[in-house]
This record gives sequence, C-alpha cells and structure tokens, in this order.
Amino acid sequence: MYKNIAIIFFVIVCTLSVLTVAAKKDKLSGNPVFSGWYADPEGAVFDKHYWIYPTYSTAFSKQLWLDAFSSTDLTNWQKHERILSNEGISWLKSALWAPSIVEKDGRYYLFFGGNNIQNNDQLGGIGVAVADSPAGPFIDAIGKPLVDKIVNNAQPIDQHVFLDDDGQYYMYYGGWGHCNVVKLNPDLLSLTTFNDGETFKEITPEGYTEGPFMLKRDGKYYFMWSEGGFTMDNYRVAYAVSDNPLGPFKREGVILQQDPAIGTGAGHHSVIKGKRRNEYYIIYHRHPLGYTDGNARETCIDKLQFSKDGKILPVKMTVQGVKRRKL
Ligand code: FUB
Repeated sequence: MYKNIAIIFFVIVCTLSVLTVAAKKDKLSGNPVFSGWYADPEGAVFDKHYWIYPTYSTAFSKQLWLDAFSSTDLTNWQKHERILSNEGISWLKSALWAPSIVEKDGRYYLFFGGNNIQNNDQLGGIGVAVADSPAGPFIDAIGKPLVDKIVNNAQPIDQHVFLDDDGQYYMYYGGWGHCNVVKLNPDLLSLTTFNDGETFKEITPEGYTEGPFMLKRDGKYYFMWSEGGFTMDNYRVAYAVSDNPLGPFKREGVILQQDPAIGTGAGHHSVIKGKRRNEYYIIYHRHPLGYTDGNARETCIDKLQFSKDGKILPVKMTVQGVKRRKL
C-alpha cells in the first residue's frame, strides 16, 4: 500500500512540475514565481518594475540576509542577492524576517524583523534600513531596533508600513497573536504619538496570529492578517474592512487557505495593484504538497478579486500563477 501511495504522490508532484514549466512557456508566472525557499513576501511597484522582498526561509540561525526579486512583466524575475545582510546591521544575530518597503523622496526604507526576541532583556525587534535603490545595498539607518520591546504582548516582528492618502505612514506589526499600530514620523526613522499621547495602539482582530497587511481601496481600509501557525497546513489569511486605519477591524472571513490539490499553509501575504482599476495580485507563501519541514515555503502569486459590494473573494490558488502583464 505504501508503494501505491508513493507512486500516486510521485505522479502528483511530476504533474505539478510539468504544469509550472508549461505555465512559464505560456507567458504565465507559474507558481512558485521563483525557485528557492522564500516566505513572507512583500510585493511593491517601483518605477515600472514589480518587486518582491521575501524572508529567506531556513533555520533561524542562518537567516542573516535578504534577497529581492524584480520583474517588468510578472513572469520573468531577476534575483538581487543579499540586498541587506547582517554585515549592515550591527545588532542582527539571527531571524532576519518579513521585510516591508516604502519609497520616499527617492530613498527606499526597508523595515525588517531581527533576532526573534522572546523577552524584553534580549536585543532585537524591528529595524529600518535605507538605500538609494530598491535593489540596495540597504544599511541599518539608526544602528538599533526602531521597536525593541514587547508592547501589548505583541512580539516585535512582521511589520508592514502603509502610506495613507493624507501622507501619514503607519506601521502595523506583531506576532504571538497581538497586533499594534504605530505612526511614523516623516523621517520614517522614528515613531510619533497619536493625538491622545499614546505611541502604541493594539488593534488585534479576532483570529489574528501575525503578518498584518493594509490595503486601501475606494476609501475603505482592508486589513488582512495570517491565522494559525506558519509551519502548519492550516495557516491562512483573513480580513476585515474599516473606515479608519485604526479600526475597529471586525473579521469578515478567510480569503486564502490550503488547497489539498495545490499546496498547504498558505499565508503571510501582501497585495500589489496592477495598472487597471480592479487589477490586484496577492503574493504569499505556501508549502508544496508533501513537505513537512515548516521552512519549506515558496513564494506564489495569484489574482485578488473583489465582489461588486466590496468584499474580498476567496483566492483560487494556482500552479499556473498570473498572466504576463507590463506596468
Ligand atoms: O518567516 C518567519 C516568520 O514565519 C514570519 O515572521 C512569520 O510571519 C511567519 O511567516
């Protein structure tokens, strides 16, 4: 019986590989969009190029650098090696995680998690590095973490920086089931306070684990996050909609989850907007079928669609990925 299961599994894996190769030939991105174990992908669009900034998915002690990937058409991706590494961050010892990037006045600000701190006596948290190009080289801008403490029980990891229409930059972050939001000063290198004098506001929605992401569309704030454990099959993404960047965020439902025919543990995503009005892409990681190592995570892209009444439709994960599309 084990032999039969092994044969069936082999056939499924071969079929998926053939579909991926065929997708590339047919001007589809294919999934994964590039090879290698990469997780927590943050997508961005800079100067007619798509960019993906992922975590290098391996043992925490070996996570000492970040690679980035760029493309002009979503199908051909160029690798930019070691855009940020421990050589440019004096306090980084391990667990360089989950980059989030914004451009301001021609400079690129890359926020990252470092050291996976477990208590407030340890050095680490969320740092910020700066470069003159989206391909780096990025250098730690302040020589220490920007957020270096566990506040409201939120582990300082998984930051996502969001620019609102009024010019205010917010940073959503947090692991261990708690999410905080902070406001960044215009220098993007320091935090400011809210009107009530507070620096950290907890906004944790029901079900939240980590990986927050904010998208503004038609004046509404679509707040998304990952649920479950990232090594588990049922890691997934849920969302809420609000009129305010600070919430409240009432959970609407799951938008991305495992598909036993495609992959498991789909989560820690981001969203980029294409040229057309309703053209959105979700970039996320998933475990290929049959892999049990929690770090076996690959970066994928699929379409993100909305219903007429503004709800996010469940994502259909694919092996083919998305069509070639220039900016
Ligand atoms: O990749 C390291 C960690 O795994 C991330 O920070 C979490 O969100 C999870 O994806």
